[in-house]
Amino acid sequence: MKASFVMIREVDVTNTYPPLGILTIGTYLDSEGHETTVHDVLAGEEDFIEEIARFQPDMIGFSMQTPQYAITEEYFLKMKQGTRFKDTLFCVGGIHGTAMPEETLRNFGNGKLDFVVCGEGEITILEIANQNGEFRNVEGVAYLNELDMFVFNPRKKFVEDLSSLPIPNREKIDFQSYLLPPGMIRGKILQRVTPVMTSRGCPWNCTFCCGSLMFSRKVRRRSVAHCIEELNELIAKWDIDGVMFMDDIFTLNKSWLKKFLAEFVRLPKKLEWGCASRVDTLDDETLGLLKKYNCSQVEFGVESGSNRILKLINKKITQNQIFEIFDKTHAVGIRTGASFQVGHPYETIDDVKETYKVVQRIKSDYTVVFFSTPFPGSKFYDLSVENDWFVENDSFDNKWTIRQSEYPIVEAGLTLEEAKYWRNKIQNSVWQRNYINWANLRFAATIGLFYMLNPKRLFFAIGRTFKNKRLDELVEVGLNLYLEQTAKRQPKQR
Ligand code: B12
Ligand code: SF4
Repeated sequence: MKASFVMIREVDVTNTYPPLGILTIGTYLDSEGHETTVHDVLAGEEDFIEEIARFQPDMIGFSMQTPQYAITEEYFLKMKQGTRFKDTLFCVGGIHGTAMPEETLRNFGNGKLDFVVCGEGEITILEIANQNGEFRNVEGVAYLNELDMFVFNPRKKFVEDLSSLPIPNREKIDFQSYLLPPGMIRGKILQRVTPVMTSRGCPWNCTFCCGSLMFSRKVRRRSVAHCIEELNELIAKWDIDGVMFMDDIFTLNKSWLKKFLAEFVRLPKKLEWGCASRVDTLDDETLGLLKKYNCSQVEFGVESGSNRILKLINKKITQNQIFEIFDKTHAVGIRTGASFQVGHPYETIDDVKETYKVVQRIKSDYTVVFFSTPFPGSKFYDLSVENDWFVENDSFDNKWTIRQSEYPIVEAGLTLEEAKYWRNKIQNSVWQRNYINWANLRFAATIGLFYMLNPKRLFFAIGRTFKNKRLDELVEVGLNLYLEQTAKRQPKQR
């Protein structure tokens, strides 16, 4: 069978992360004797439609998180026009369809999708391909039957052995265009950094998160050898300088970590590396291990500084644990990243003041503050529906933006104005620590130069900074400018 997989992304500074999901399932199908193409599309690009038409696939699958709903739907409708793809099956996979299969089938693209793949894609899509597109009896598939009734075949199997999957073939996309600053190690600008996932699943159950809906709460880990094979390939083929381990909790299993790091340092090139973690999965021994093997940055989802909110969102950490681990991580000489949210359910001004205090106290090297957003599939989403917290009662349009910085989706505790005020206040308070450091000086100077050569953009950035009262606008517009000036692929303006 021939299949094309497509991910549409808005032009944004977080475009440092290749579409690993569709790369993985595309490579998997290839290895099983099918033929696939993977299209990693920036909003505005259209050439890929012609490429897919020439390839003549039997099936086209879109990958979609909630913020990509509106833009993906736009392209889907465009492709459905005319007769070019009249005999092609269309499906959607990824977290949004997994969380809301019936809503997606009924509303996305005027109900013209053939089916939705819920959860991990590999087993499901291979079964469909092996059956030449017959999807109705396959686990993990949802569709509307002839009577317009919703049918869902629940998933029973996950990929038990992740090491049995082939290494994603990054040549299927323009991977070179991802090896650009700012890189995935946030706050530290690097040229050629890329993410790698060594596990799937997270045992915790935070109320704002929907990650476990995709990969379950049971953690499955790739073998050390399989991860090292991928890293060797990334060095040999792409000459990477660094790697960011994007697993939900990279530091969860100490014995695996020890074995992995012992092999990691024997790679043919010394790589800068960082990872994501939780404050309660690090202890002195693990920190010592990270230090010994030259970890440069650990990112923590802190979410709130208030013990009351941490409890309400089921984060299962406390303010004291946060203080202790940030202090210890800095003491051993590892940089920290911290992400917070403002606008949690039932959050009060006192709670958000605690968050402000904690941010100042822990002095993370990089801090990002989001509006708390009820993504479908999370407990927070259900609560928001139940309590009618949505600011506007409308569909998944482009207000669910990738940056969630311009528009809170719900009013769940703080008023909209309070949420905006505190989010900006906290984010602006860390601007200097986030960006002004020696490591980034050359990069900052280059952006400054590009601004001088493009004064219109500078005025645009200053205008946005004042309008949104966010200093980060200066950096984000600057980074986009940098990417436009240096990328082989020029993002198109929409
Ligand atoms: C890495 C990551 C990112 C990366 C890149 C994401 C990307 N474009 O691939 C970056 C840092 C850019 C990012 C940004 C954001 N992310 Co994010 N991210 C993740 C993370 C940690 C891992 C994703 C990943 O690569 N997984 C590995 C691959 C192999 O899995 P996968 O992509 O899910 O693909 C599998 C299946 O989904 C399925 N599949 C996927 N596509 C398709 C298509 C077809 C046709 C089929 C059949 C199957 C299929 O098969 C694949 C293989 O099994 C997840 C958490 C998680 N545990 O999944 C959150 C997660 C996906 N992110 C989330 C969020 C909220 C965001 C942001 C909004 C955060 C923000 N505030 O800016 C932005 C939005 C980005 C956007 N697309 O607009 C939420 C999604 C919520 C939602 N309903 O949309 C998640 C689930 C975390 C959470 N908190 O709940 N993210
Ligand atoms: S936020 Fe992090 S720790 Fe909490 S459930 Fe999601 S992945 Fe797990």
